[in-house]
Amino acid sequence: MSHPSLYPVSAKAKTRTHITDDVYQEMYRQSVEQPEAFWAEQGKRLDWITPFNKVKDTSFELGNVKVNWFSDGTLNASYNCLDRHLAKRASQVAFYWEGDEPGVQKTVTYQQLYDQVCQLANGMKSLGIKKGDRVTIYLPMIPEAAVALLACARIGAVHSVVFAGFSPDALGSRIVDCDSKLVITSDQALRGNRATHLKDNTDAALGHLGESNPVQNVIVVKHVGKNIDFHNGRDIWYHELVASQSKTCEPEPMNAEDPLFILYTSGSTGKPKGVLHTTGGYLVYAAMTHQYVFDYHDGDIYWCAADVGWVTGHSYIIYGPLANGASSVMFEGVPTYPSVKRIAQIVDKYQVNILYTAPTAIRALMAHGDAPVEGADLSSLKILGSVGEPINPEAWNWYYEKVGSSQCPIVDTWWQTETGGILITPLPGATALKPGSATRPFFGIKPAIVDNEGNQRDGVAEGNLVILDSWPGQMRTLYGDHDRFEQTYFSTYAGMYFTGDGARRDEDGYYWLTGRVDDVLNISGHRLGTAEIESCLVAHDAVAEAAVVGYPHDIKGQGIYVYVTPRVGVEPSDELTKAIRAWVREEISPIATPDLVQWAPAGLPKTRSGKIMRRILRKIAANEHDQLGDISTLADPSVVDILVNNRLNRK
Ligand code: 6R9
Repeated sequence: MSHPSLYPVSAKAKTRTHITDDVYQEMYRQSVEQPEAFWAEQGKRLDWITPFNKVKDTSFELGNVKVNWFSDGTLNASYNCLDRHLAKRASQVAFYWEGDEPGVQKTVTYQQLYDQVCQLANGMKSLGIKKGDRVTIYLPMIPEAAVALLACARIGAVHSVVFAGFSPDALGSRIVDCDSKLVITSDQALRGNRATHLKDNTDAALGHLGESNPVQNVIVVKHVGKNIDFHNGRDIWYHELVASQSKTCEPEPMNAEDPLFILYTSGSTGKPKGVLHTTGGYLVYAAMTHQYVFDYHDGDIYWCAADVGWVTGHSYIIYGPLANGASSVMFEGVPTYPSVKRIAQIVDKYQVNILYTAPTAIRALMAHGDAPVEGADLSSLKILGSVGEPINPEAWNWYYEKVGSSQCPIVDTWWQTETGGILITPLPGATALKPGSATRPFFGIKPAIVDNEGNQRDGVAEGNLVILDSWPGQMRTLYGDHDRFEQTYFSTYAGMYFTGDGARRDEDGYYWLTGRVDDVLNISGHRLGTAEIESCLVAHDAVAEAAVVGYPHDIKGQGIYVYVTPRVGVEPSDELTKAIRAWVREEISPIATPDLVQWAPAGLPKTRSGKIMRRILRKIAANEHDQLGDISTLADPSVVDILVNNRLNRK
């Protein structure tokens, strides 16, 4: 069946929208021509303790990079997400929580969320946590996760959420990097009826740190109810800590540029990067994008099916929706448990109007044909969203037709941990859609395409995606390493923020993201650095050298293809392959588990200066070994033939 390549804005979307195309054009023009005036107006969507007079103070000049917004204003993020809504919304549901197991559910109203946040904030204070301290949060998708983030924001502590799928070592290195005094975790987590032992992992992480362990207390949510080891003096049950605490806690006045959170993400070199976001600009940007991109209206039921461990959870489960007084679904489980109908069942159960999920989830469901939507009504849906990786037109069409009944615009939202919020996206009532394109820039965003020398290319063009000027949601620095921040994002192309992504701009000015141009993989929408996996592999006793590349994968977008050279005397075997996969899974995370492990006893293709030629390894992994290009610069071209002959991805 052939599908249209352009979907005009529907009449229905036009009638309900905040922003029609004319309004978009006019607002966009103002936002880039008069950013000060534009953002001064947008800043008013928050309640300020001290109103700001300064708006924008930014520079992308290497050696002097600075990103300051609203910098003489003070405010509190939790106040903006809670207190200011209570007069009108005390009994409105903030979260419809749906547990892993169908039938396990809970609602949390704005009043209840406020009470719980104040109690935990007071509990943290009683443990000595104060403004500026770092707190690591390692929790499943349960209401306490929202409470924990907001309680930190309330007292000015800086939260660092570590995804509950990460291993003890990944947790430990993130705790040390930002010197956290406190960890908030739970006994276990449940996803798809599989338990993750979060408290055991926390104990292991802290145990491995030994002398360098900065953590004084661990707050433990009793969630699954399983027995855990308790370290007296260090560990405290969440319910015991909060029970005696007052339900009021004055919000700490924060400068707009005081840190709100750190979130670690993968880069092209080894160590994870602690992306730092501050309070005022981030919250303005999260709230504004949430309202316009999802065309959010009072009374809508909104569901972002991401995890709070990723930036999407921060901006579009917690801060954006709550700043707008939204009612959200929060889901603990996975789309395929207990069956592939789960997403559709949750949409019908809560009459969800706006659904925001990832291409990998859509592809996983699509693989089951119509089964995921059979018997479902889904007529409550008005808008669908996609995030995390390029959505291939096939998945786009399935989502549009089967989930959205060809009635709902899809907003394909391009952004990054570093950008704090959505930068390139359709607006439902303004933008004609092209499947596979993230379409046009959001207000205030000036994207450009440059060639490898940094020359801007006008009109129809393909190359590296950069952003030319700052926006309020932009990251401020890498925690503790401003130099690395400047080098990573501002040294490649002078005066520009480099995204690490490639893009094409078409004749209508629409952007098509073509994937990472650096050594970062995107596995099911999760970012992983190849260097991170490689250093894990070479830490295994059997491995002398390793190279990791991505290859096209039907469900995950990219799969992980690993080449390993065994140490002398080590005989590769199926057993050993299994052990290698388990090793990476344990050391980093199940997400990082190699899909294909090719042994390379004869070695890897290298230049004469000893650099592994990943370009060649990528081609072999993609089963495109007939397009290897020039291999004459290799020190030993014969290793290529051996690798091609033993390749694992044969279609
Ligand atoms: C929000 C988030 C960022 C990287 C980014 C890009 C890819 C995200 C995308 C997309 C094409 C989209 N990406 N959304 N690519 N179309 N709609 O995912 O943040 O985890 O930091 O990943 O994800 O490659 O650079 P993060």
